[in-house]
Amino acid sequence: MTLALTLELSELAIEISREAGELAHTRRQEGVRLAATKSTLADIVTDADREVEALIRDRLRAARAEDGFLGEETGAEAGGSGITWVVDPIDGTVNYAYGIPAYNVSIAAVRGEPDPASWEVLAAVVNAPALGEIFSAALGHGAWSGGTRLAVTEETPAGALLATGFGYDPATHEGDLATVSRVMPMARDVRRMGAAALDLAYVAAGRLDGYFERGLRPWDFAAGTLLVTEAGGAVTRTDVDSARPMLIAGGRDVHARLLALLTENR
Ligand code: LIP
Repeated sequence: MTLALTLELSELAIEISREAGELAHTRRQEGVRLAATKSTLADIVTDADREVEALIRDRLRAARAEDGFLGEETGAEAGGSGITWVVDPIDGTVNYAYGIPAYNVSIAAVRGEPDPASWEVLAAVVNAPALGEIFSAALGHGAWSGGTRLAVTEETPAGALLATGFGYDPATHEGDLATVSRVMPMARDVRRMGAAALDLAYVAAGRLDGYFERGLRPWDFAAGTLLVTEAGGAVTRTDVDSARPMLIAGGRDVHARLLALLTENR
């Protein structure tokens, strides 16, 4: 895989995310309409999610017709190039619906089967239009935001600033809260921002020391994981054969401590 190709994919993702982010932002200002609920009543999709995904899919098809596609709202379409685009048109949909600016357009190009167990993420963008920030990465070329190279944090004696999230299914909340209590001994505090891709971008940017969450879908984390690794951090998925695999990300020390705490038997 050449550096030129990963850069080209990353530039395309950034360009498309700008248009997609503007569309999401405009639709938000016009007022959000709930289109449907998905796995549970709390798991929503808006008209804007669908419209933004359609725009991204059209632009990718026009630029790279041979590539595959895997999107949160419209599912999978196989390609012939060995590269698949993994897209969350609006990550943080509940924030979006409530008017909280922590939502983003997340686009990743992956090589291999479009399965996080084996794929290699080549290029990534997380564009948060209401925050005016774009985080991007190309494999082997670092992670960037507005001309600044991103770097994860080193562990400090004050404890780690961690983020997490909770599943949409109320039946999972008790277990997720038990997980939070497991990591509290190493935390200085915990954030729940409501957008997994942004949590990962913040780990890459050194605004969080670590992040963990169960039950994420591939489009929630495809782009964010490359941001973290290209910023010098580590990412691991555990319990991959369970219904709700755990994603753990952070600077190397914090990641190792999270991994130890979250995988030890009790
Ligand atoms: C959501 C995440 C959120 C997480 C939810 C869900 P959506 O993505 O980013 O932080 O806790 O489980 O995956 O549904 O807004 O694209």
